[in-house]
Amino acid sequence: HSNGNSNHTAPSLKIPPIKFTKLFINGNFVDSISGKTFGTIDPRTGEVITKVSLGDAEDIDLAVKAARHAFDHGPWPRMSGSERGRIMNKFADLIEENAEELAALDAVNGGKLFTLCKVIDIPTALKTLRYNAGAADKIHGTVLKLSKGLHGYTLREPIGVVGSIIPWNFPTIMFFMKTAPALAAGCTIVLKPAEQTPLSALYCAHLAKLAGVPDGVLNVVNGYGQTAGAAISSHMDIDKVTFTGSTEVGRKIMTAAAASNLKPVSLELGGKSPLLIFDDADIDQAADIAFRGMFFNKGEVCVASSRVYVQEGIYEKVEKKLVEKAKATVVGDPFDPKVHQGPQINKAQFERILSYIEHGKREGATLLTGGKRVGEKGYYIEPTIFADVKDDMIIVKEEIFGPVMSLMKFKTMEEAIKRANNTTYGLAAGIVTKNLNVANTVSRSIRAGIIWINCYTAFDVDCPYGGYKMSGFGRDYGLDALNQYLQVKSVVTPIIDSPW
Ligand code: TXE
Repeated sequence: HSNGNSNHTAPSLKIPPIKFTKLFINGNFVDSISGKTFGTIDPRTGEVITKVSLGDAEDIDLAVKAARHAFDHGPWPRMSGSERGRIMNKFADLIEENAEELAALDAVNGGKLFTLCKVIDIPTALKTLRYNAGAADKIHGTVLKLSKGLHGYTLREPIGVVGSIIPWNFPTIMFFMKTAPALAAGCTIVLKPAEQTPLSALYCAHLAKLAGVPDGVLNVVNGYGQTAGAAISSHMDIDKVTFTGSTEVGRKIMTAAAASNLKPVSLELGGKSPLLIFDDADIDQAADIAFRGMFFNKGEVCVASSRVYVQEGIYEKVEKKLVEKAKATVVGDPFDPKVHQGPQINKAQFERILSYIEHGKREGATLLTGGKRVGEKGYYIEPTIFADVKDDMIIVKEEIFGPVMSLMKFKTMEEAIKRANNTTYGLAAGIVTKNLNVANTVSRSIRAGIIWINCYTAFDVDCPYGGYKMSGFGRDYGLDALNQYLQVKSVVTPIIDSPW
């Protein structure tokens, strides 16, 4: 007990039934070729929930062969868009029917709040699937009016076999963020979930089969990044890679893609997103936006508002509210409805976050609240807020990916814009103000892929998002995402009697 936080990781630890633990290749659950397994961890305790098949390069290869065959010879890319859409909607119905179970898998495997998985994660995944199901029969090219007596048109064709490598912070959301547009486009997929959260992806693969997604179209291979993940990025028969994760690994994936078959990549990488609160803001609303922007999903959010700049006129008031909110946060078992914040994903992230906190203290930032682990078991960390943070401190430059906020004061809009842009990242930014001119100027001046005005983390499946700068490139969600899985072919023919 500290900071008023109470930890509820007591004996009644709920673990949902685990039905699927093997690799899903060519429509079947199979053991890995090596027969190896790995233990997947419950972050509430650090203990193994169950053993899952451990895939490696040879399993990826098998899955790619299945996906290749399904793409080159199978019905999926050849059926009409409306037929694909119908199967995808059936898939969505099954996700809806099994929402509770899927939510429980993400909660137990990812330390995520069960109630939020039910109202945010699974419904968002569902919407992504339905959005793309609806787009599947609206994919078409354009007629070209060419200048040289030629008639032309474009076809938008599926790009082929897609390799998807996803992280652990939103397992089901990420699964559908990457697979739904690829399925709509008529692609086939080999997906590697994060090794921390394999369970919901396998469950979804099972539901895909029930819905009628043909064998080989959607394959799920669990395994580690350096082995199974690397095998995807360097595979000669994968036509595109889509990745969400760290900037460091994004660079490796792009290098491997270039060194193998030059497959295009889209990368959604880290962030260090600024939130700018102006003097005219409503204090309660601003504190609420800043707090949720940072501490939602225990700070394990790529767009987290980890750099909060408050204009000097209201700084003290906002700071006070934020500290109150942090102290009122209940940290504990994510299945307990009273709990606001669950455990961090694993030991490595837990230790990494605590070491950033130590860094912050050593560098001379003022620890306003938090800073310690909660309890002795599991990976719980208090919501932590630093003030007096200088622009060159490590805690404000590097992505911490945990519940740690840096608070800073600014005087003018110009200064705030400059400091907000003083980062190698460019994923998201937020502005809290009632002044339309300020909102418009700042949103056009910050180099980031999404700007939230008087809100934060306001995602929707039809709103594209992705990075500027070292936060990557390519867009998830919306039609921009769908277009990443299509390529344009131009078809040209002379008009009769033309000189060609
Ligand atoms: O990420 P990794 P980690 C950031 C965040 C976090 C840090 C480290 O700052 O603290 O990354 O987290 C696979 N070839 N984000 O280590 O390693 C890996 O198996 C191919 C931001 O968990 O990037 C997993 O499936 N694949 C982020 C996926 O990459 C490889 C979400 C992501 O893991 C690979 C997660 C390799 N060589 C972490 N190495 C966001 N943008 O939301 C690893 N992988």
